[in-house]
Amino acid sequence: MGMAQRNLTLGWVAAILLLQMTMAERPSWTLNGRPQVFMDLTPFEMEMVHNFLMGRKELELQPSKTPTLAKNSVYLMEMLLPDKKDVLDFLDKGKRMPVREARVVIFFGAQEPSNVTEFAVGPLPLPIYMRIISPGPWSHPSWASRPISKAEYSLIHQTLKKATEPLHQFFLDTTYYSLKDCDKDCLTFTYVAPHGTKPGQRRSWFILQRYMADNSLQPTGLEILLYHGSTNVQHWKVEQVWYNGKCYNSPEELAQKYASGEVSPLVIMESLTMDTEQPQLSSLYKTPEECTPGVAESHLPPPYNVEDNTVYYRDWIFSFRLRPSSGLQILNVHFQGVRIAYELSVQNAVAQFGGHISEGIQTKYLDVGWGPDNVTHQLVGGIDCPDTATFLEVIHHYDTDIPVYNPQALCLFEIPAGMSNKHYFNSNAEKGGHVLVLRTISSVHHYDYIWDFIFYPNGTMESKMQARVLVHATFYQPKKKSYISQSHMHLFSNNHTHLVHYRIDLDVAGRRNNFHTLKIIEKDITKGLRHCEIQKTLKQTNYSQEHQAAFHFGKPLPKYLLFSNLHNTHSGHRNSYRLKIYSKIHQVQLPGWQKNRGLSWTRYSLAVTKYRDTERCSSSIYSQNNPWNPPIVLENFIQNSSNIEDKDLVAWVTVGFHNVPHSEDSANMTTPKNSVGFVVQPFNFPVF
Ligand SMILES: *[C@@H]1O[C@H](CO)[C@@H](O)[C@H](O)[C@H]1NC(C)=O
Ligand SMILES: *[C@@H]1O[C@H](CO)[C@@H](O)[C@H](O)[C@H]1NC(C)=O
Ligand SMILES: *[C@@H]1O[C@H](CO)[C@@H](O)[C@H](O)[C@H]1NC(C)=O
Ligand SMILES: *[C@@H]1O[C@H](CO)[C@@H](O)[C@H](O)[C@H]1NC(C)=O
Ligand SMILES: *[C@@H]1O[C@H](CO)[C@@H](O)[C@H](O)[C@H]1NC(C)=O
Ligand SMILES: *[C@@H]1O[C@H](CO)[C@@H](O)[C@H](O)[C@H]1NC(C)=O
Ligand SMILES: CC(=O)N[C@H]1CO[C@H](CO)[C@@H](O)[C@@H]1O
Repeated sequence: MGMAQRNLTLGWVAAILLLQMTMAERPSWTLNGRPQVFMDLTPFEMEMVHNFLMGRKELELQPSKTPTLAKNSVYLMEMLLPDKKDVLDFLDKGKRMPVREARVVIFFGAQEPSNVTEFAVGPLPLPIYMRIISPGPWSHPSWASRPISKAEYSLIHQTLKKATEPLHQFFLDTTYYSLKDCDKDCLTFTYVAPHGTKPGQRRSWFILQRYMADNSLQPTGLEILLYHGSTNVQHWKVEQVWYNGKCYNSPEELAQKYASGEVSPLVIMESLTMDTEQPQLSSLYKTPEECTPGVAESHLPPPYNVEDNTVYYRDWIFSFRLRPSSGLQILNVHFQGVRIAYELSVQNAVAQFGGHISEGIQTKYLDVGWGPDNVTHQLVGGIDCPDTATFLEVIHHYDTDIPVYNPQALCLFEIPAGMSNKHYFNSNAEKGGHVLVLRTISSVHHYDYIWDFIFYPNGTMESKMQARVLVHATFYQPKKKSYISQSHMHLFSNNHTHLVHYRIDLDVAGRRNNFHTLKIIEKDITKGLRHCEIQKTLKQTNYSQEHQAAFHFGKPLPKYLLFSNLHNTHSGHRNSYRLKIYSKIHQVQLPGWQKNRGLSWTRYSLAVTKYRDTERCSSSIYSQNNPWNPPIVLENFIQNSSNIEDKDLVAWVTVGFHNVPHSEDSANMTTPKNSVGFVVQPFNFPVF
């Protein structure tokens, strides 16, 4: 046997041994496919649910792509997680497996009044029933708050194209681009959100932009307000046109005034984005060292196993899900056989743009509720994730009639411990040790959000968000200089604030935990001494009520935020986990938008609440278009201020950063300094 061949054989033996070892070490709850309780719907289940619903003639369902809004159709289908108690009883006590159900969102547009209703459909895989569920315990979503479907987008585009026909010559003269008979030199519309300024409205501003060869967009100075609230497209109407600082009642009026010389046009001569220096819309401009850390090390086999949606990595076991309705969710996290957390998840991300003009001022993009194409971004090996990463596909049923496969939606990779932290949190690179990273990227308009969950060898877990952004540009208006900074001639960028909300359902060595904090107190004990002497002591505060444990933005957080298990004590120490929050914002300067009930999570940097099955999310797909009165409102979770001593606790965490664009940013900002998140780490955890 040649040398090379023998090495190969040994390699195989080692791999098999390793595999057997990991199998043998697995706790019993992981056997017989039980972690599948956290698995998203399979394509087969989706088809079965779809067939079941189509078979219910009274629903009068039509395909989602039928080009009308006056129809009933399925908008979204995803796995409905069973109640926590049932899941834990099943995993830990060997009780019956909870019934598998799908959550289905149906738009009933064919009826008067139209509504949007959510159903639980089960049991899977062969459903026989459906029952109405409500996304939040307080109210049903309104029809006007539903997300915009692909069918609606396409109707909007047709309507705008038709409505702006009188402006054809104007477009050609001022931009050299048009909407009609164009090929590369086409104008395009970008919409802003929310779609209205009060509940029930569905009228949106659309920014007319030049679509450049490199995928970037250049505003032309024209914005159009369209009413699209009716299910009958004939009733839609352009309500206002804004051009270069002036308002017009209709495209016809602008065209007429232009023809008669009453409009001072801004001619965009220079082809700003045609040259190669220009940024790209997607995220493909990271520096190589940021993208491919640790590629030098290649493992055979990789040090982790992925089975369905459960990851086995050294001392860690966890499941994951990329929910189309919100984002990445990590479930049932175990370290060295001890459950640390039931869930860690991304709830929402919001970008608030400053500025004065029509579209700039009201823009509040939420990361959820944009539609299927924006939830997942196909990750590129060597750019978004190391080449050696494991890429994972997710399958969604979102604004579609069949399951849609999103290849490379997630990636999983191991890197040396220091790498992941180096750029972001300024902590010292650890000696030795590796960490596992699970990553996904979502793209909304001008920016990509990179979401990472990181698992350290010592029981520490981190969640981090970085934004890679194309600056949101509104048209240059000299008098608005205080809000926007110049980034090109005619192209101004609004400064903006990004906030992210997380749900952290820690179960430190059991469901019942306490929340307490430690503060460092400096005591002057100079009295009687010659020299000045300051003594540092730790002051412990116990929290017994939800309202005490709700920390408003702007109020400094105690240094140590601790979740402890009172029952599992080891040599006098309680098992505790410490929560560290990394935010670049400690004060939200825009009180206006915190008033919105749907954004009430932005009022608290941290809120600790008692677990309730009805409080699984802080946002929904309806928050974007109805931030005023959505079905889910975080503020309500703490309204009654329950007792939180020795209870199942959930921490709601808000982090964020400001971005004030500089002209040097040109049209991009892809900076590690824009990264925020949280860390949970063992604190007096003698088990490990
Ligand atoms: C919406 O309409 C459907 C079908 O007519 C009906 O079954 C459902 O109860 C309505 N939902 C709400 C929340 O009113
Ligand atoms: C969502 O994705 C679609 C299709 O890629 C795109 O046209 C649209 O602009 C995206 N929306 C946002 C808000 O990014
Ligand atoms: C924009 O910048 C101004 C001045 O720095 C600041 O007052 C304002 O809050 C910022 N707006 C946003 C949305 O960050
Ligand atoms: C907080 O709770 C711990 C454990 O229950 C107890 O030992 C301690 O005395 C309490 N501290 C205060 C300030 O109430
Ligand atoms: C608060 O408690 C009252 C009375 O028990 C109840 O009616 C109400 O629904 C509760 N509110 C919330 C937000 O849980
Ligand atoms: C675990 O590792 C992280 C990152 O390497 C480090 O910041 C932290 O202090 C460590 N935690 C403990 C409890 O040792
Ligand atoms: C056009 C432009 O300014 N591109 C910049 C985008 O950001 C990266 C990273 O900071 C820079 O290297 C590019 O020059």
